[in-house]
Order: sequence, then C-alpha cells, then structure tokens
Amino acid sequence: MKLYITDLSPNSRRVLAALGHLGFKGETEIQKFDILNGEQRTEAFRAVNPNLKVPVLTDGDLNLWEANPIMIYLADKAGADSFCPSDPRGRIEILRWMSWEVQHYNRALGDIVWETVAKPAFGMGAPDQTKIDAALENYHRFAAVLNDHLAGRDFILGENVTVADFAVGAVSALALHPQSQVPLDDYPHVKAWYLRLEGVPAWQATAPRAPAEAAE
Ligand SMILES: N[C@@H](CCC(=O)N[C@@H](CS)C(=O)NCC(=O)O)C(=O)O
Repeated sequence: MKLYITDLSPNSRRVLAALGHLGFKGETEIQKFDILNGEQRTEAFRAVNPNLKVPVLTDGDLNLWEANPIMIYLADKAGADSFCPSDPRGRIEILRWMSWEVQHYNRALGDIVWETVAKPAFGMGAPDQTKIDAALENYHRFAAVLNDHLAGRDFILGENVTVADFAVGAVSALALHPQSQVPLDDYPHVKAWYLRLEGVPAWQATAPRAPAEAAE
C-alpha cells in the first residue's frame, strides 16, 4: 500500500495513526507532500486524486481519497472489529459520528483553531475575533452534544477506541493548544476524552512536533 500525507494535517494524522494502530506501517510506503508549497499539484498526483488533496491510500488498483473511508478500509482489511465494528448497529454509529464531525463539530472547531493557532503559526495574519466568535457559537452547540454523550464512556462507542474517536478527535492537538481559545473547561468529558485519546500509543506516535504541524 502507499499513503500520501502531509505533516500539516489532522486529516493525515488520523489515517497515519490508524495505519500504526492496525500494524500496517511496515507494509506501507509513505509519501509526504509539502502542501504549503503546492508540491501535490502535479498531473501524476491528479491521476491518484483529482481533488489534489491528501490523504490518499492506494492499494492495488484502488485509489481511495477522504480520510474517514480510508480508516474504515484499513480496519476492514485488518479484520479489526473492535476498532471498526462490522455489525449493523456498530457500523451505523461509526458513520453517524463521522458524518457529524465533518459537518458540525470539527467544522466549528476547525474555524476556531485556524484563526487562533494555525494562522499565527503560519504567519498568515492576526486572528479575526469576529470569525472566532461566530465559530464559538456553533462549537458550544455541538460540544455540548459530545460532552453529554461522553459522560460515563471512555471512548465514543464505549470502552474501546474506534475509528470514530480518530475522526471526531482528529483536531485534538490544536484544540488542546493553550492559544486555541477552545472552551474545553466548559466540556470536561470532551477534554478528558481528548487527553485519553492522546494516550493511545498510535495516536501519540503521530502527535505534531510543533503547533504549526497540527494545522489544516
Ligand atoms: N475531506 C478531505 C479533506 C482533505 C484535505 O482538505 N486535505 C488538505 C490537507 S488537511 C489538503 O490536501 N490540502 C491541499 C489543497 O487543498 O490544495 C479528507 O477527509 O481527506
């Protein structure tokens, strides 16, 4: 298999962590692009992913783009039922949380940390407090849902870490960053879960080395 990623990306982090968690690292070639310099914008890579985005996993004649389906594919390939349940109820819970994080939770969170951590780290200007405040309104709405859900649970589906945690938790490093303005103290179960996730060995192994490397 071959995995295309970049150092600067929670989308890449979740896939790389899944690869490590499932024991596929030894049999996977990793190609890193410097996306800030547009290194992925080649005709050769367009044939792999017409969106010109990472992550992408290739396996034989399969070119699979989009981080969440890549994690599910890897888990199914490994037969890792506890990391990505195959029974209808478990599978639909995974898909529910993945859909929710893309559309709601990480969209709001991403808007906040882009302004507060990523932009300053990349030298792209000062945080825009109007945008932060608008995103915070959405963040409060969806963080409350996650906080209530995590009360009494170690991970999103219960006892075991799953692809849903890697998906919903993808932005953990930036959310926990002291500059982030993400009001995690209002959501203690979310904060405790982020810290628990940071303790999962494969997740820990992919921690960004600097704040800028955690940015999308
Ligand atoms: N929905 C995609 C998002 C992929 C994405 O936005 N990747 C960013 C890095 S985090 C990228 O490749 N950006 C380069 C570009 O847009 O040119 C996924 O889940 O994989």
